[in-house]
Amino acid sequence: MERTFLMIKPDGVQRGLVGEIIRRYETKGFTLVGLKIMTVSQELAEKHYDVHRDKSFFKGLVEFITSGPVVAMVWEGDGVVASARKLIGATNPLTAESGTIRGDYGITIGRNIIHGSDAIETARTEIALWFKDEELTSWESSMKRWLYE
Ligand code: D4T
Repeated sequence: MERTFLMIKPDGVQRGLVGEIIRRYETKGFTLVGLKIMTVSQELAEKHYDVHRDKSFFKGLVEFITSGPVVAMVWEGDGVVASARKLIGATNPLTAESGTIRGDYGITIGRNIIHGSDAIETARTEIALWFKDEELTSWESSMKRWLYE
């Protein structure tokens, strides 16, 4: 089944939003298969944001991501990559719709609370970058028959 990588950034952790964010994905019906709190190394941060290496915000972004603990997660479910991004909202919290995580809790683009993989292929790469196979647990929710027809 489809999986995505989500990472609650240092601002989300410091602001006590971890439980609220997990609640949103749990109540949507997705299945949590990987979860850890960790401090991100410079090397991991640079690899994760490699596509932005030439952007003006790259240095600040890497400094921010390495500045405090993050919560890394893998969620599973039909269409989870696109749906998780929808629940996150637009990159800039000021333009993100109300009801989305960034729309409800954020103000500025450099403190936008959570990252979510932008495509199925990106999700595969990011899950492999952040998690070892043995850190992921495949399990079937007993609610599955009430979530899928
Ligand atoms: P992430 O990757 O964190 O889920 O965010 P998005 O997918 O929504 O947005 P992105 O890749 O364009 O940006 C990555 C990351 O960089 C920060 N950022 C972005 C920033 O600090 N200043 C900027 O001008 C932009 C465009 C926010 C998210």
